Amino acid sequence: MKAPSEVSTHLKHIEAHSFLASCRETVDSALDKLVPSGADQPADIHRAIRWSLFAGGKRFRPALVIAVGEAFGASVDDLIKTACALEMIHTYSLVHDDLPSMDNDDLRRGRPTCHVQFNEATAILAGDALQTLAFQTLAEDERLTPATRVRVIGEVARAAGTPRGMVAGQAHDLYLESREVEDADLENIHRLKTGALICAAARTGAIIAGAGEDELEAMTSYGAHLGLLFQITDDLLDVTSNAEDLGKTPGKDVRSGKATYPALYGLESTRERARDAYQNTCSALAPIKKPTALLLSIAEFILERRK
Ligand code: GRG
Repeated sequence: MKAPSEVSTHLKHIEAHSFLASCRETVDSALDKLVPSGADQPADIHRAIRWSLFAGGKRFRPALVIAVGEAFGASVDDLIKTACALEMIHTYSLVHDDLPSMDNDDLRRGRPTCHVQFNEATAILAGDALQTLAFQTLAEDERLTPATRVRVIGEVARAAGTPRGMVAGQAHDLYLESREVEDADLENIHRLKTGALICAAARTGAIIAGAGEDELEAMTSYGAHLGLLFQITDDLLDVTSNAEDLGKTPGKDVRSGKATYPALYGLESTRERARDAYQNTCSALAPIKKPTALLLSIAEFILERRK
């Protein structure tokens, strides 16, 4: 029989797990309406976009927009387009990250990468189009006031770009490949490459819900720590998991001389850092006077995730 603490941990996982599963359906159906159909001309680019977008991603970033937004009182209808826009940006980043000039990978989300299935030029255009469609989606979100739309567009652009966003993180990461990496470099790369978009998901959910400045500050801290936790667990899974569970090539970071936590500190110390990041994520919620059980459960789900 399981000890009570194990049982409650298991139940909390189910909470995040079923929330993520239901968000996945909602987000997939909204994305389907926002993205041109595979029959629209030029068909190849639309088929390539759909190939990568509907390949079975976890939809973690959109789910976070919805979880945070709902915790602060927003409706899914108010949150869904921002949630979809973040997934479009995320998918564009994966398509471009897999290109021969970047990570040169042939497996993503359990299927051949976009440039392998189509060709390199089409994959570049698919990524470009996903990025512009994300901003079009935000600009045309009539559920939000013009002021909120502009604010959300600024948040997403900053988190996706440079010098404080995903493009900056990717650039640092490429530059430091096979070079000596220090603790601070690694955390900076992780915070920018993966953390910035995850933090933007938490922030935009809170902004759409009209959270106050103190609440927004707390959600920024929650999102930043959760983003770091997500990337540390991604580093761990790269070493400990397999292609079937991951849907991408495991062991890739090590082979390409990538800066990762296990490479720098070993597995045990990396697990310890993941637990620290998890504790910090939970502590960030302490000042929030809204229902946070789901946000705690999501943090635990990321700590324990297997894919
Ligand atoms: C090309 C500008 C540009 C940036 C690429 C996101 C990224 C930056 C690179 C991807 C490399 C990578 C595997 C980073 C680890 C964290 C991460 C983003 C993992 C994939 O996200 P998941 O696990 O994937 O949410 P799914 O498929 O579930 O959406």
